Amino acid sequence: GRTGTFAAADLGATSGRVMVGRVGAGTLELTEAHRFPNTPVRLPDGLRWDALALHQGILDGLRAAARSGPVDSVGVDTWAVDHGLLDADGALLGAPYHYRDARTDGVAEEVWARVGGAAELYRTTGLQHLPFHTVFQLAAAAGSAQLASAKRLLLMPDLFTYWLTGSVGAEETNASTTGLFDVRTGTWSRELTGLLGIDPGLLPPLRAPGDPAGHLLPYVRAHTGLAAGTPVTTVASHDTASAVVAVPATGAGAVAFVSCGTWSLAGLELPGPVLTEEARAANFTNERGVDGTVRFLRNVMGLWLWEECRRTWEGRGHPVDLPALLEEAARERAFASLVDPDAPEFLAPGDMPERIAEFCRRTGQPVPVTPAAVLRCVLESLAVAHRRTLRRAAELSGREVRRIHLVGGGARNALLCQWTADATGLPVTAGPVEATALGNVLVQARAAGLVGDLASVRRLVARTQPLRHYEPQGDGAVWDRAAARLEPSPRKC
Ligand code: LFR
Repeated sequence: GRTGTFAAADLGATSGRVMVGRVGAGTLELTEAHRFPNTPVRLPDGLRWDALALHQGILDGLRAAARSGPVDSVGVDTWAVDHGLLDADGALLGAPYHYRDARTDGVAEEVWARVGGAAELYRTTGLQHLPFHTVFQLAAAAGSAQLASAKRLLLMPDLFTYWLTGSVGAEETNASTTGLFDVRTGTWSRELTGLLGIDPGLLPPLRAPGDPAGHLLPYVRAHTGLAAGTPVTTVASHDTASAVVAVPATGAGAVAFVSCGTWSLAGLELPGPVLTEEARAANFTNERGVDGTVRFLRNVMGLWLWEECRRTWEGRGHPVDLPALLEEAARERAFASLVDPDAPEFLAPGDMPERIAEFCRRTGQPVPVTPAAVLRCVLESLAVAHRRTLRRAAELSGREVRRIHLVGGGARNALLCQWTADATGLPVTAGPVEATALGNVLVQARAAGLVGDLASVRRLVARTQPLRHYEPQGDGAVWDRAAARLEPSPRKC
């Protein structure tokens, strides 16, 4: 049968990579061509992404991909929300801000006041409140010379696609995370841009996963050795949307997932949004997926808590040996201390061990001292948060959940997978670890006519990718008590 080769540029909060996927009837293989660090840079006025280094990483990755043979198409996905602004010549105006930058603190109230309240905003966008959504970043930039000179706003994957092709667009799964997109109509909200005084011309025409996004520019061909005419395909450019494409769900019923990496995105795939007041109060989001699906989920702070501890210790000259610590963590006392991963103080970069200690002091729990105790605290707390989020998603949408798919880097973490099964009382299928890159590749393969609908895409993933299964074990009541310790949940950031 016919096969195709697709390059997926997949950028996460800590690293980016270019993966090469080979897809044919019954085959799906993924290899890493190149990996590069994503190191944010602090400037006097805030935390930024090094967009030029990331673009160079993509170019180097495409060159590495080209060495392994011809590539039929290229696709780009990254995290959501963040963006670059272009001037009238199409040049980037300054380094894009990082969503963990504090400049949006307190801005939401101003935005709500202008649009008639948070409930009104939710009715249009269907988004949980996260302080860093694009709409709040733009409000924080109001009056700046940069925004005044901006002619286009490009979300990060669209910016890299623009630098590869010269073609401008806004991919809709990612556009749905901006706070300027109408989840009911699937278009930019003219009403919101009007009320907020945002030039609607900033927002490029929408394109859908599978749409063509242009062809590699001559300088890209020269640098990478990829063939003239190589197309770039629009993928589900929001990494979480791509990850959910590659969830290996084969049974009937709602697909329940935890896309687990820096964030744990926990929720359900639904045919349409849930825009009830209950869903808003529980801070659930309705983000757009492929084929008109909706991801009804909440952002759980995720392995960021651990990554930031690790960065703190390593910055002080204490290297962290994760495999050894995981073994130690398994022997630590259970439920000694639990934190609420949704607590707003965990969002910004900084001394995470101290913030966890402070949370424990404030809530009258013992402070975890050793790295293994901190790791245990983080993983048990995440398992409790997965449970509370998935149960709430099921209640709010009236769906039943029979199995949880845990995809992304967290699927490597056997303790987290087992505890998620134990806490929820549901079987967990872990993997694929590379769900996001696979989803990127599969949407390109589908545009090339090599795979069919979402269900057959997922069957292909289930048949070809290594997965692990975890059955709930132990006494569920201990998790009920653990979960009760974190209720009621403090207000989300
Ligand atoms: C995950 C993710 C989340 C989004 C957050 C910030 O990588 O894309 O879905 O809420 O990053 O953009």
